[in-house]
Amino acid sequence: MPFRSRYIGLIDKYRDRLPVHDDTRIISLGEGNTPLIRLNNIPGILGKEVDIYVKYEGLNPTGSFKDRGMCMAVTKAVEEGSKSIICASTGNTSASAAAYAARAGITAYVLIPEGKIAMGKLAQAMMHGAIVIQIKGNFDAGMQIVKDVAEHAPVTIVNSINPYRLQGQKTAAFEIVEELGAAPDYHCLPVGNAGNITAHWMGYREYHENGIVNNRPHMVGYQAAGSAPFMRGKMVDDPETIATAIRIGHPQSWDKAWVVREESEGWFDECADEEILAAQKMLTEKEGIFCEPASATSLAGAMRDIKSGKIPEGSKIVCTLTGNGLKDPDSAIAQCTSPMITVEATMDAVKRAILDNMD
Ligand code: AN7
Repeated sequence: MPFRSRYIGLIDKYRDRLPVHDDTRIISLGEGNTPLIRLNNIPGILGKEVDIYVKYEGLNPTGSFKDRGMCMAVTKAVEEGSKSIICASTGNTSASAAAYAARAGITAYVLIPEGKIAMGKLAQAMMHGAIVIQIKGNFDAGMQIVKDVAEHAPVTIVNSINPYRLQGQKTAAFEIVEELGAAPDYHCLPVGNAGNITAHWMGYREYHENGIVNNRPHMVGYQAAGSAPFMRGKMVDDPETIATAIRIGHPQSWDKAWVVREESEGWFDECADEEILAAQKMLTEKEGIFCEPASATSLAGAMRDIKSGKIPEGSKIVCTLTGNGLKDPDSAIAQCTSPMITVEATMDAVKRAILDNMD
């Protein structure tokens, strides 16, 4: 029968480019292979001739790009005999760690900032059976504690300081090159710890050095204005933003990300919370794609730089949408200003509601 072989995850697909052996037990949930969607309506709204694609990483198994790195980190942790993993997280890493630990049959300990993670992510970590430790402090404080604890307890850190995380995450760049037949001119990402922008650059570099592609993108990292250490040029001690996923003031891949900017001739910039939410709303309303606030930072920044001409017309741009909009229903509902319509359960009442709301 002419069936294509079943897609069983990125480690299987890219095993020649990842640090696994033939007999490695692969811990996978079918991550990767996410859609690269061309925006049909937003370029026209901007009034610019550009090709914008979004890489919808929110369609990974736990709803964020973290799964690309987590499958590698957990696969290697299990290979090395580890029985437990630990991370600090603004939410998505904890959801992913919890799921892959469940899959592997090991324990996940996750440290989260009390009251500052989106509801969907908390639900995931709890449902998958992780030991959830809320701390009265932010992500950066949690990250420091995790590093200290791991020196004294038999736990494997699965934050992006674990090198296997970036190895897994570089595969997103491979997928983009394979679909477009080349690297884009610009690749825009939201930046928190800066692991993902670093991983993407590793992927683009690898395909370029291996002669698979002969161009490389400018890497552009956007931060939330209240949590923008790359714009301040130094660590930020009290990061704040509605985009809780990137509420990070002490990025773990600080040095690597500056190298990425340098080598790719890219840049960093910041977006106000209102700009981030407006981009999220525009994407949902005008293109039918729902991402979480942090993810919309890539599009918010790209739209601004397209409008100003910093990203010139004729460019091919990829924006990574790092996480699914369903992760954070509270911030979504809070920003929908038009009230829901409630009427009697009659044909007349519904008809009136429809006619009253026709364009
Ligand atoms: C949706 O979950 O750091 O720059 O602990 O969840 O690689 O850190 C999340 C980060 C962007 C930033 N978008 O990526 C965590 C965590 C979303 C995210 C980022 C995160 P990096």
